Amino acid sequence: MTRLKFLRFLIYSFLGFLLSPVKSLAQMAPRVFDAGRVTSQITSVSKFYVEDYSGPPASLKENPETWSLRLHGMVKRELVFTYPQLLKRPTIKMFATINCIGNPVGGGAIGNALWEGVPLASLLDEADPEFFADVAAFKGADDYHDSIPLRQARHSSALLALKMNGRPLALDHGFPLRLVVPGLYGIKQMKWIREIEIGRDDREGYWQKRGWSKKARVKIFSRIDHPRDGDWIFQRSLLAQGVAFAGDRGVQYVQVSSDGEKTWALAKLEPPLSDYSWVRWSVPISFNKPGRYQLSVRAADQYGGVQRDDLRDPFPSGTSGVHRVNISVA
Ligand SMILES: Nc1nc2c(c(=O)[nH]1)N[C@H]1C(S)=C(S)[C@@H](COP(=O)(O)O)O[C@H]1N2
Ligand SMILES: [Mo]
Repeated sequence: MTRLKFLRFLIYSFLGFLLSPVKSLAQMAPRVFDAGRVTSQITSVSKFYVEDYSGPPASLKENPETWSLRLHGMVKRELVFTYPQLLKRPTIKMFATINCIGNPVGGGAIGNALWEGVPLASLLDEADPEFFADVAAFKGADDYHDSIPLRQARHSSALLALKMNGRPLALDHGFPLRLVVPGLYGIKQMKWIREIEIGRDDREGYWQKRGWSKKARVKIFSRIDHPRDGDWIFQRSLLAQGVAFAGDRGVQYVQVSSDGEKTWALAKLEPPLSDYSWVRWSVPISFNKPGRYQLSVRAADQYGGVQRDDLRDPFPSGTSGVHRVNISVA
């Protein structure tokens, strides 16, 4: 390194340090793809949003055969698996929606897929955690790290997924192995898992260190996919459509308003593909005169919780803000 380069390095490191709190918040910036106006129930791998802090780890791109999974810590039996060994284990299939805690109101960082993998509980049973252990801490090959309560890890639907929509995971989505655990935001759905450590004390996760939620429980979300903001409508009625999601609590109902949230019409719900999948909703809306209208959508979960529009900022625990689109009826 020349002296000039070294000096530049020092200056940039210092600037980076000063800016790091701002930058790290801004960095929760998922790559999203336009899914069209009729969102398909199953999101294709190529349309499924991608979010990670530094991209797929080089070690997995270059030599995936060196990968292995290690389960250790407060367990009676430490376990190590290679990829072929994991592939031989019994698997289950499960539809589940994953959404990013940083997804803004109406945003596209959400998708639904068929996940197939090894139930985490089956590995935990084999490893036999010690009585006082209560945390499962995960580490990715990119050094991303986060933990969930052992109770949640032992849930029958916590999956170490090997496949997504019937094919081995794409590198972007966590090949060779990722966690899928219903009810929690994407922040906890570790990709490229290399290590699971059973322990007693909580570790601060990568994003938690940067101020984001520790529990990361999914908030109620609903989105209008048709019409879109700014649309001109040349009829006096339309079929509004969209999706709604409430994590592992299930969507109870979806309502749409076209009169500035004075009255709400109940939308029709398509049966979800699983208890952990989003639902697609639709509702006919009519307009008695030309003009500008605002459509709003809100959903409730099976426990009666309704979206709270005062929580519009995704930081630090995810948003439950009401999605609104403005249209002109000619
Ligand atoms: N190893 C690793 N896993 C990770 C992340 C990461 O940066 N590294 N990001 C998390 C976040 S914030 C989200 S929203 C989901 C996104 O999963 P996807 O890219 O498959 O949509 O992955 C999670 N798992
Ligand atoms: Mo995320």
